Amino acid sequence: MALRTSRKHHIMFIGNASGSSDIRSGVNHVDKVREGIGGGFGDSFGSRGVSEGVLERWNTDPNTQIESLQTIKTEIAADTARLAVEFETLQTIKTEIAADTARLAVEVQQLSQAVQETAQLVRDFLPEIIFRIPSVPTTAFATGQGIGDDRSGSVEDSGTVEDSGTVEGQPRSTERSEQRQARVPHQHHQGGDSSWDTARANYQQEQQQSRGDGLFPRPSLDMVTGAGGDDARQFKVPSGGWATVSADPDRREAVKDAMRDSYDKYETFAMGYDELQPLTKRGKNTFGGLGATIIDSLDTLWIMGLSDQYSRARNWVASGLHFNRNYEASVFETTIRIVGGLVAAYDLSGDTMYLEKCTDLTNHLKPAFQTSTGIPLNQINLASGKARSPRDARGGATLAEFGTLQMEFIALSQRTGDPQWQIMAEKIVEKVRDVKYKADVPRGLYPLFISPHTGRWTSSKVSFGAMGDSWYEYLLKVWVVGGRTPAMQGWHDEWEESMQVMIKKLVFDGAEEGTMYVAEYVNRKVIHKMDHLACFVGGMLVLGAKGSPNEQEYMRVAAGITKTCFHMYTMTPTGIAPELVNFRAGKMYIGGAHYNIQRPEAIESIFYMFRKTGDPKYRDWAWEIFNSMVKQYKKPTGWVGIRDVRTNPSPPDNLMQSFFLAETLKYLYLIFCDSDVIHLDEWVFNTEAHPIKVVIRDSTLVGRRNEGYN
Ligand code: DMJ
Repeated sequence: MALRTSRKHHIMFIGNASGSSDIRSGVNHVDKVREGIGGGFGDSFGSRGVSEGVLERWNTDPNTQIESLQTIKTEIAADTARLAVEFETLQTIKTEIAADTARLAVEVQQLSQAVQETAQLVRDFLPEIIFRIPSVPTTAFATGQGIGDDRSGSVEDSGTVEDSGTVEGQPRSTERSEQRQARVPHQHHQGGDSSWDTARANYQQEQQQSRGDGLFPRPSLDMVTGAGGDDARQFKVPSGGWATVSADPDRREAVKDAMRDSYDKYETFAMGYDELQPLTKRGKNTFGGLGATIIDSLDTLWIMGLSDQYSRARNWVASGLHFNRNYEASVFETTIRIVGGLVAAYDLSGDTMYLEKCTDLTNHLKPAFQTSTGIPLNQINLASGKARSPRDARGGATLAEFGTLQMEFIALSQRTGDPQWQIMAEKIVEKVRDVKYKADVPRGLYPLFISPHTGRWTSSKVSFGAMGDSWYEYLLKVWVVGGRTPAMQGWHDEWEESMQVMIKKLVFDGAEEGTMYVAEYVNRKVIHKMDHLACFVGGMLVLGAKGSPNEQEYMRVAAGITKTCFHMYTMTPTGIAPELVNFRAGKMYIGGAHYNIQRPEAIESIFYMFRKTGDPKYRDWAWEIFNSMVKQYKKPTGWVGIRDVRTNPSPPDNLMQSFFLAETLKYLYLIFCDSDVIHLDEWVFNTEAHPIKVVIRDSTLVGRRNEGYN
């Protein structure tokens, strides 16, 4: 190209090109040309002393010119190629440096987080370090006074408080207190600030209390045995028509062992963090650093009669849990795990400390609800109160997030006598109900996203899996936990309508006899895909069947969905279900997500089917799944999920989900208990399997709509 332009211009151009290439390659074409023609380019290059003859030949002999230029061209081509290689090498180096920089930045961030968390832990535990550890010999941890043995047998071993193994005089496991002492160095407190004063005051109060009765709080068995309690016992609550079954003690104990082992690994490697990363033996803060595994485990430990563990967990909540956390927490996750866990712990134990913590927490969540519609933003910094919508909701609020806090908030209002929580939660449902028919989805179902600012729907996708599921669950459960009274019928109407449309539009028969699945609806099309999450639908239909004019239909669909969900496990070589499945002509295929993160929904539906029918096949299904879980999840340092259910053995992930202890193990355990343990006329599980007591209600903001739904 350059050769075709004027000679002078071209020579100038070559000169420049050579000059710059010289920097990298040390090649100077001008010099080469000069050598080649026995001199140089005269004034063009400012050279001196070039022989006249040579210059003349250059100026007049076209062959010489062409030859020289050819040489230049060849060399330039060679240099260009070399430079391209060098450039590529530099690019690679640049990319590697960028990657190293990013890696280092992450490490620095992790280190600084670890430093912050350690500092926080030190702050959290200093009161204990200073006040409790030296006192260990006088407390239950060290003396065994009043503390239950964690191998004391479960609630239904004995049926009485006296021989439950949680009373004084039982041999006590000292392992934990030794571990604590080994981990915590002796420190001196300088004192002076108000948190210290509070800590000291709390400690002194606790000491006094413990001198009073000599006990740490621990499971009191009469609160979890016997069908129905309070309202249910007085037959004020309509019966759910549950079967009466007795325990299968061997299998029940095997599940209890799994819980003991999981919680033990959490305490050993990640105490105080949200979740345990078993393979790296570290804690991870996934939910705002609120000790989610501890709080998610409280009621499971209680129900299983793991008294030592429960006592330690309870004391951590009392002294280590606070909410001035500079973390972005999810309002939904915080509500279902922490608020739900604390309310359930209160309902089981009667320990008012849980309610105080819970109210403190909801006060921290409150700014998220300050939108023009009352529909909360889902992300909040607990310390600053700054709230925003999560990125994946495209600026909207997510159905299953703003629709899954009503049980917990209503329960808190009932137990504290402060109506504000109930009003905040019910207002959301009222708002959504106002616009439900404006959605571009089958009438009676709800899209996944809405703008919390305008109250307009921003999506036309319907799912009973991710992001939609527990909205429908809570329409039903608020009715059930309110005693299924006429006053609460508005909730039930909403749920019934949704179920009718779901069954008509989105429930299909599977190819295999008796199986059914729930599809999704995206932009006016049915998508034959089902998340593992949607397996909860089976259990929900069982819970809502009694008292519905559609009882038989609901039970038939519940049985079909539960069977499909069981087959999601048996269809894979690992015996573990994938995150989602697809259907073609009713035949089930493993879908795009091949991993499994210890989710509970299939077991949850099996639990409800068993409690309703008493059919032993459901216990067998649960046992088969449990055994696959033991094989695939259990590691020496904790229980993990798996990355690929199609490969046996599968590569593990590195997280023990807090819902594994809150839900999966709890439902499994209850399947093998007798049916009076957490009787379903007395308790309703929130979406994280925290049992909340039925309390009869005679009013709600979500009343019946007289105009009907046509
Ligand atoms: C749990 O946190 C709850 O069950 C929630 O409703 C859905 N996701 C997980 C379990 O899969």
